[in-house]
Amino acid sequence: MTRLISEQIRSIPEALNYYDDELKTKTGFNLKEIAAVAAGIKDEQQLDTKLYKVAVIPVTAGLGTIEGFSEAIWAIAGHLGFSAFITSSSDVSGLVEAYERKADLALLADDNKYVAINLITRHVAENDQATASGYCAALANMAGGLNGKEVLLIGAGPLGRAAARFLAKTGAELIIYDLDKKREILLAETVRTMYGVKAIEGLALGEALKRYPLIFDASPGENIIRAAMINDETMIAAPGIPLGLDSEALAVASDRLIHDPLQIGTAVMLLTALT
Ligand code: 2YG
Repeated sequence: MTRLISEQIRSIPEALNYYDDELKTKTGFNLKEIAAVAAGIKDEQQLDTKLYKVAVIPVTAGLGTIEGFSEAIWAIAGHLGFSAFITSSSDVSGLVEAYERKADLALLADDNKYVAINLITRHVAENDQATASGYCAALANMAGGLNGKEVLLIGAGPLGRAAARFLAKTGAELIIYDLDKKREILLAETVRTMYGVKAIEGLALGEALKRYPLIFDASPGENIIRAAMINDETMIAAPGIPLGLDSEALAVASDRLIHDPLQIGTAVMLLTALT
């Protein structure tokens, strides 16, 4: 599980409107619309999010709180229209406060899990699944649908495995790459047998990047995607942290790249936990 650092998230609150405009330009959808698609909500207009209270609960367990983490996810909840507050206490006292203030949803993370919990229905939405489905929806919107198209999936860890499921559901054919060849082969097998779509593995990354312009980078690999391997056709959904593109590749593909440390995953978690 990647642990974010404060530098990656502390500017999220003030940059959210700009971030959302960019997302709309790239995918045709704003953050709430993408989250609604990923959460399977037909008309997100019906969703009167301001009626719902979200308690963000800081958690000091393990390596402790990350400066700016609560504020970032509080801002994302507010951006989606929720009545959100950060509990004045952390941990168990924060959970008590969430109930005392009649929160509908609790948003909290330790070093192993980041979840949205519906305190009424007990529905739990987890970050990996939510991030995978949100980024899959974003790539599908950018590419004008993925049915019958080939998508290169980099990373067969928890995020990549969740993404494989959602990508398969769009009808995409998958090319699976992971540094760990056992994981790569296992995921390709799973995709073929469980999800019933074509999946190939065994290609070198540079080769695969040159051949397949639709990319889902779920890996924590840094500078693995270089300018020589991509072109104007390339579209990348990159939930993996840190970003896999190096600075030249970023210059080539930045307006066809979806990448953020928390926004899409948090938005999908909240709407998924709500429904
Ligand atoms: O409450 C706090 O401030 C801390 N207990 C939060 C710790 C979060 C640790 N997890 C991560 O940093 C990431 N797994 C969060 C999700 C990243 C999604 N790309």
